Amino acid sequence: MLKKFSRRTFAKLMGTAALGSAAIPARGSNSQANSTQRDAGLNHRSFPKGFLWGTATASYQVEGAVNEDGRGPSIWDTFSHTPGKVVNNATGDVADDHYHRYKEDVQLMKSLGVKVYRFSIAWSRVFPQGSGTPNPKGLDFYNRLVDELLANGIQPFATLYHWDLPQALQDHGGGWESRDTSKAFGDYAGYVAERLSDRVKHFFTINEFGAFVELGYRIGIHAPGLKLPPGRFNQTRHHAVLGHGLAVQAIRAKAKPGTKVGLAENLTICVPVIETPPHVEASARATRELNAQYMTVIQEGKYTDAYLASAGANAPKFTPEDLKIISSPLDFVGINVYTPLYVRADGSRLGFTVVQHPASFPHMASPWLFVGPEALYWGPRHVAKLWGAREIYITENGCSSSDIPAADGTVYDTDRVMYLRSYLTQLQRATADGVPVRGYFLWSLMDNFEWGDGYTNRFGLHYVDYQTQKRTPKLSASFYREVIARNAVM
Ligand code: GBH
Repeated sequence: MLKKFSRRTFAKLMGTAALGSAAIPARGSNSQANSTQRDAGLNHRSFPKGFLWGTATASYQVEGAVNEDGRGPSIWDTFSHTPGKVVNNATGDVADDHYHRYKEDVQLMKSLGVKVYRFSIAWSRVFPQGSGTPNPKGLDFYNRLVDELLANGIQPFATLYHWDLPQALQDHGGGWESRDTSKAFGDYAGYVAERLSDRVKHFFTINEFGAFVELGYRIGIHAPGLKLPPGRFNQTRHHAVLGHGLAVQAIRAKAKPGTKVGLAENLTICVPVIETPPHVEASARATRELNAQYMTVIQEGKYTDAYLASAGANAPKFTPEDLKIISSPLDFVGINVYTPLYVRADGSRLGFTVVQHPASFPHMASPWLFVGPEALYWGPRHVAKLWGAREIYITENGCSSSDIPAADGTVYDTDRVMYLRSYLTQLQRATADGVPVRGYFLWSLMDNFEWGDGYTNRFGLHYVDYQTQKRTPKLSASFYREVIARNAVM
């Protein structure tokens, strides 16, 4: 098959730059195909020029310093300090001590060669009570971090909400159960954007509606640990997307021209069981329907009929004006991609059925993290096709591994390398098919506080010894460095 293509045609198909003979390495070649990223006869799969490689973290998972410089308590302080809520009763009191070690951590990124870094801002550092009087010392930490990143050639991408709601807002009105929280979030977002947008050009409003609302307010295994009945719960969902929309509007109103805004959602990614037109079509419908309460209403400005019908009397109460705010146009769409949901076409009213994972389906250290690399193809592709997104970021992808340092101190996390290689191959396939993915943020820069799992599940490229706070690059860090250097997966 390959032999039928001329070198030029093949290069075009692969999306590589035009290949002058100078670009072809002198090493022995036994294939007609060539790429500028050839090593030892291996053809690597190149990403588009200028693709933004990065890593990601979140405030409560890495910062520690929970009582410093006027930070107010968040619902995660309260939750993690409630016995029995987090494995081993772990808390984020110290976490990675990133608040004090951020300069060292920026050097870790620099040594990986990342171009971009996604971090989150702790709302209760900036507004200790959630609203009202701001705390300039809290924002100063992010000023220092942003300056340090830029001084090292790394572009900051800031998330405004990664689950650490100010406790004061939970105490008054029940947090996201209340419209006041949506409003307070908008005000906080505008305040931060006004002050950081001279240097931060990309803001994400909210990280993963589909996680913090469901786990925090319905299932009760994340802060604030509630199990609301359906009516109140659906209203909480509505307030979360409303808060997102108000934040988009506030950022547009207050930020410097050229500031871009989007979100970082853990879209439920439906993958066709077999890549034939009927299953592909079913997976697209399913992706739209199973994200009805979050991404779909944000993109389309309306809840799907099926969602409203199934919620019945428990459907959220909203006005047409709410829907307009929620669907305020975005500059880009961020999706966190971990695991697929397999779907098949059927003759039912909605046209799809979810196929459960068989018991033997492989997963990473976290039992929920099933290995389905095609999620990184279908996720962005569905977003582009369903909603016409023209700028997409993979705002998180990565995995937990059992990570035990070897005698030489290195963690040889071959399973994480396997996971990343497999997923990135599918991401490359998406970019080669013209899906407009502009960047990828690997979760995570370093091991950190993994919410309800405490410190038992490690997602980092760097191993953290929590006794000494020493960071050690794992094998996967070396792998990622090579990917970034070549702009290709190999
Ligand atoms: C992301 O969530 C988060 O944004 C990030 O903070 C986190 O560290 C990272 O992924 C790794 O987990 O306990 O079995 O009910 C990913 C989506 C949704 C996955 C909640 C885990 C809980 C499964 N998460 N889910 S379970």
